Order: sequence, then C-alpha cells, then structure tokens
Amino acid sequence: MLFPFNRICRTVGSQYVAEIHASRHAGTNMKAFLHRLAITGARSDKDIRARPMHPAPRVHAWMTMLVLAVICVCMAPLHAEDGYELWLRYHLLATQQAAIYRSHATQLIESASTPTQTVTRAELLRGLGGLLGQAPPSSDAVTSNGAIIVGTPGSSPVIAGLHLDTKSLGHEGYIIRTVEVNGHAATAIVAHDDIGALYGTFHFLRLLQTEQSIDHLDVTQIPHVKLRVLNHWDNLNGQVERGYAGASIWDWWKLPDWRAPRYTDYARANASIGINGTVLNNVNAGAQILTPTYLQKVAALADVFRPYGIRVYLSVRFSAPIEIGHLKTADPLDPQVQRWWRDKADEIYKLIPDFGGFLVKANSEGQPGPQDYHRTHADGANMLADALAPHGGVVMWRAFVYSANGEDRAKQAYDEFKPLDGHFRDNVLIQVKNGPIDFQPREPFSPLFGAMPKTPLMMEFEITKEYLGFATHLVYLGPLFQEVLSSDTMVHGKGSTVAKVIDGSLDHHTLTGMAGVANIGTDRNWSGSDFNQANWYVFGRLAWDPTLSSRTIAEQWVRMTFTNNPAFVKPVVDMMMGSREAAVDYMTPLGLHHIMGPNHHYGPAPWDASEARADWRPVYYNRADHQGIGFDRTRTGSDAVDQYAPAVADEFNDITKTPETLLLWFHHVPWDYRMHSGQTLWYELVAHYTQGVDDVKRMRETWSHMNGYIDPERYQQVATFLAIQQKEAQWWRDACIAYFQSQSGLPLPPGFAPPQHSLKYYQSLTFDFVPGYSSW
Ligand code: GCV
Repeated sequence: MLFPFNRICRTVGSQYVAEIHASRHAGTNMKAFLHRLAITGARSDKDIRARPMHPAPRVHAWMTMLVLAVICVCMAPLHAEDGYELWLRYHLLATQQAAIYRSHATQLIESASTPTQTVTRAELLRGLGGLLGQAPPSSDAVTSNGAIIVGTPGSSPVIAGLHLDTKSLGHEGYIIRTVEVNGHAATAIVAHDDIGALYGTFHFLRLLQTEQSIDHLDVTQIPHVKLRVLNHWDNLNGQVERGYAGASIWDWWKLPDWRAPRYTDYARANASIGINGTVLNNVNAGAQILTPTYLQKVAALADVFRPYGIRVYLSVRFSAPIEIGHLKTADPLDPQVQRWWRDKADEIYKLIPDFGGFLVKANSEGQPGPQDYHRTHADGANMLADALAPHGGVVMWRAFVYSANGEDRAKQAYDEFKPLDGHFRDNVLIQVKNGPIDFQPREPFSPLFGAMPKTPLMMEFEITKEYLGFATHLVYLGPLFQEVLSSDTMVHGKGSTVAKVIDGSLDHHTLTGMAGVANIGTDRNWSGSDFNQANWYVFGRLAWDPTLSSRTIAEQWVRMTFTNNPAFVKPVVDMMMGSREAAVDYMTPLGLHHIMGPNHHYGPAPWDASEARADWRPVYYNRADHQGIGFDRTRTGSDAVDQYAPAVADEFNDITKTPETLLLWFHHVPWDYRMHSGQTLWYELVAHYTQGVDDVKRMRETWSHMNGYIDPERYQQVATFLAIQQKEAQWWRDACIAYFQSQSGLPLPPGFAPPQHSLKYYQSLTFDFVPGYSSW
C-alpha cells in the first residue's frame, strides 16, 4: 500500500506531528527519520547522525515534512498497520512529553552478560529508540542527569551502591525509583533477579507509551500469583480447538531447526505482561507430544522462551504409557506405569531443565483418566506429581469433569473434587474453570473456590471467545474476569474473595496459579481482531495482580495499542467496558446459559435437543416451557446452591435475593414473575435482548467517530467487525425471542420489534466449516 498522502497532511499540522502510520519496521524507521529530520534540520540520515538534536524553527520543520511526504507518496510502498506489534508499539512520541522523557534518558547503564540481560537491553534500545527517536548511549557510570540504570545488585556495581532491599522482591519483583547517583538524578529499574529487571523494563516502557510522568518514580511490584500461564488448545496438526485466529503458531513440522522470529515476539509480549508459563498443546492431548521427536521440538521452544522467564508445560494424555509406552495399562497404582512416568519426566528434564510440568484433562469429555481403573483423581494426579517432584515440576489437574449420570452438570466438579481436599501432593494444583459449567458469557463463580482449603486452586479463564462471538465480536473480557475475581465466597466471612483463593492468601498457599486459554494464532494480528488482543493483555495483567481494575488496564491497552489522544481513549475505553454486558444481553441475559449452537457453538439454538447427551442440549439448560424458564438449582431443585458457603447459598436459594443477572441460573421462573423494575420476566427478557442489540449499535456509532484518530487499516477492520457483531446480535435476539415466545405463548410487549424471521427460519440454519471446531 502507498504511504497515504492525506494522512500525512492531516498529521503534519496537528500536535501529533510524527504520528505517521506505517509498519513496524519501515514505519518506525520512517517516522523516526522524519521526526529527527524535522527537528534537526538535517538533509539525510547520515546528516542526522552527525548533527546534535536541537529545536528547529517550526516552519522549517513543516516544510521539510511536506517535501518528504510528497517524496513518500511517489516512491515508498510501505506496509499497513496490521496489529502485529500488539501493545508493544514503540512509535515515536511527538508530544511535549517526549522532550521531558529525553531528558530522563541521557545514558543507559546496564549489563548484557546473561541471556535475560541481553533481551532486556534489546527491549530498552528498541523501546527508547522507537518512542524517543533514539536510544541513549550505554555507559558504565552516571555522569549526568537522566541516566537509566537497569539490573540487579549482582549485575551492576551502580545498583549495588544504591543499597535497595531487593531480597524482599523475590524472584520476579522489581522497583522503579527516581534516585540520585553522584549528585545526578537517575531512574533505577532494580530487581533481585534478572527476570524482575526485564519486567521492570517493560513497566518503565509502558509509562512512556502511556505518557505518564516519570519525574518522581517510586514503584514496587511483586506478582500476586506464582504461575501465570497460557493454555494453548493447539493440536499437533496445526489446528486450534476453539481458535479463531488462524492456525497454531507452533510450526511443529519445521521445529526444532526453524525457530520462527514470531516465537520471540510471542515471548516478548507475554513477558511484558508477566506471563511466565505456556502449555503448548491441547488438553485433549495426543500421546505423540511425549515422544523423543516432539520433545526435541518442545525443547527448542523452551530455549527461545527461557530468557523471557517463560517455562513450557505440556498437556499429557493419561493413557500415554499404553499408546507410546506399549504397557498394558495406565493404572496409576501400577508400578510399571509409575516407572514409565518417572522415566519420561527424567527424559524431559534432561532436554528442558526448567520444564514446568503437566496439565491434565482426565475422565472428562471422553479423555482417559484414573477412573478408568477405579482410581480417584488424586491417585492420578499424585502419580504424575511424584514423577515430576524430583525436578521441581508441578501438575495442573483440571476440575472440568462431568458425565451423563443424570446429576446437574453444574454440581459435578464440586461433588468429585471436594471430598479429595487434602489428598493431593504438594506440587499439585487443581485448575478450576471460573464458573460451574463452561465459560459462559455470565456464570456465578465455581463453588469449588473456597471449598478446598487444603489444596491450591488455580483459576482457568477462557481468553479465546468460544461463547462470546469468536473473533469478530468486540467483547472486552476484563469486566468478566474482574467480576469473578471479586466475587465473595464468604467461606471465612465477608471479603473471602475468589481473588484471595487464587493468590493463596485466604488459605495460606504459596503455590498459586492462573491459566488463560489462549486466543493466539497465525493471524497477523495474533488474536483474530485488534480488540481481542486486549483480552490477552488483561489476562496477563490480572494474573500478575488480580486486584487491578479492568478499566485501568483497558485504558493502558488502548493508549499503547492505538493512541494517547484523549478524544479517542475515553470513548473507546467506555465502549470496551460496556461490551461484555452487551454480549450477555444479546446472548444469555438474566442467567440464561448454554443456548448456543451444538458442537461448533456458533450462534443461538435455545431449541436444540439434537445431542445424544441431555447435558449437552440447550433445552436442558433453559428449560423454557409454557409456565416459565430457567434451571431450578434451589434446595427444592438440584440443590446446587448448597455447594456454596451458607450465606451465599441462602442468597442464591431465595428468588428475591438472587441477583437478577443470575436469576435463571438458579431458578425456574414463571413468565409473569414481577422483576425489580415492576415489569414481568417476559418483558424484561425481551427488553434485555433488545438492549444488547442497541448497545452494539451504539458501539458502532462510537467507533464511527474514531475515524481519523488511528490508521485506516485497523479502523476499517474494527468497523467491519462491529457491523458483523450487530448483524449477529440481532440474530441472537430474534432467534431467542422467537423460540421463547413459542414456549411462553405470550405476545411481544408493546414497543418491541418482532423477530425479522420466523422461528422455523432460525431453526433451519446450519453451518459447515465453523472455525475452532472440527471432528478431529
Ligand atoms: C478442550 C468445552 C469446549 C471444548 C474444550 C472443553 C475443555 O467443552 O467446547 O472444546 O476442550 O471445554 O475445557 O476441556
């Protein structure tokens, strides 16, 4: 694409003189070049290097910019913005603030002798070079105001001389502080270990990207959660289960020899938000990943990630001893099986000394597990834990289990795992999905949180939007994550939040974790849409500190990803913050759940009863009939409420006390039930569905005013995706209202538009080749 002349003209003359949009490489260099040319009056790149930076007359700068812009139009086919840079978009800052930052970045004092120090230095040079136009020169001593000092007391005598208490920071914490050295003001990014200094560096660059003051810094950061892990549901054939961003980024075929540069950028992005682990393969695992051929490939990825503090983990198939070990059984109490796993662990750790451990989906949705041998989940987890323990590895054993035994599916994980509390080895975490069913747009928190005080419970969020519109719906998941983390389990009285279960503070655990099912694929923008990147970002930031505000995180992300211009930031953040509730309204309002299309999970199908198992059918969950709608989980129903602490259970059991957002999750409610508004349930249901569509219309409207603030490439894609979202929101609303009306037999409340098509029409829709699902 040609360098767009109109954009240059618009940009020249605005306060964002240097915000000319181009690709990561060509664009950054071009911008830096233009800017430096403008402010130094140089005539060539060589000239720039020779001349000192000094302010030049504005007119001169503008003339130069215009001449160059014309030249660019004629000759330079540059890449469009494509979202590849994610939030690590180090484009030249052109506001007043940049000059202040330059005075705080006159020297760089760091060491680059270890791999992590080397990548830290590279990130600083890249970040400062991009944001400020040039990186400060490296130096051994502080000789002027404005030095940036980075490292640990062990890596830098200058830092050792600051006498900061780094021990209390632990392995990953850091301090960013304005200090004085030899009478000169400096910024120190200090940690106890190298990785902390890398995290601190990313934090410091974030301050610059978001144009925060760095005059008097005093920041101390220590992660609240120990294991902050992405779960890739990537298959070895390159498909991604529930992936909407292209194929798997792991090119298993070309590994271990070809280590794509993208792996390094993946590691940078993760390290920048504190993610320190990645499970490379699908929890519906094949055994092949444990064969020597694949372990070599895994080791190559581990080598790329190591300098960034990221450990690799693998999902393992419980029956692997049979499939690749040629044993007759996978019984966890069988000594041969135990030996096989011990040998396998030894083999892995020879190749990958810092291997993280295993993630296991067992006896769930057809996966093998210890129950195949009449053993418990604890027997299975402990056998693997014993194999990993000598090497320091952990087992993340999933609690996502349910079977077609007729019991309310929402109760099954608790029933299975609660009695096993205290039976797991010290290096086992139980990984629990945020709600009791399956990543629905809204669920109550899982009753397991708070119910297993003797066992570390790990949070599992789904970053990929399996149930929230795939790649094209703009749904920022920050409010969903925050809603779950701030839910009060009440197990030790008020304030016993899910966040405190996860960070270990409630029951005094030091082994803690949070997992997110990744939304990453080979799409150039990584996540299938620009706004989906925000969900990766917010996951990492909340895993580091579950008490952070999702709004603050959204604002940071918008500033880093798009622009600091407040005329863009405020409305876009507002739009993001309302987007999850909009999706709940047009998909599953008032506590409805699991009413999507069967298998592929695309679109609405509340009528569907085609699945073999009752607990896979939407009708099982919504139970709409002539009398009413909703799943009775009260004490007179399935009694799922009593899995919660008494105070919470009493609230959920009482229809007048249950929050209306969860009404139909816990109660089967007559259509004419009076809601808080004074309207009937039927009225409110239709109103919520309509509200959801209206909200998306408003989101489109908001976005239409953002044209011109950012590059046209990303602007246009977001605009198009919002149009898809509006179309599909309308479809959800109309199809659901048509079906529920067929059950209630009630007329539409006055003032609401009827569905655009008949129920029959919606029921006739079928979809082939839906992304993220296939019959592998
Ligand atoms: C990996 C849901 C998804 C499945 C997924 C499963 C799980 O059922 O639809 O694709 O399988 O959850 O979390 O194990």
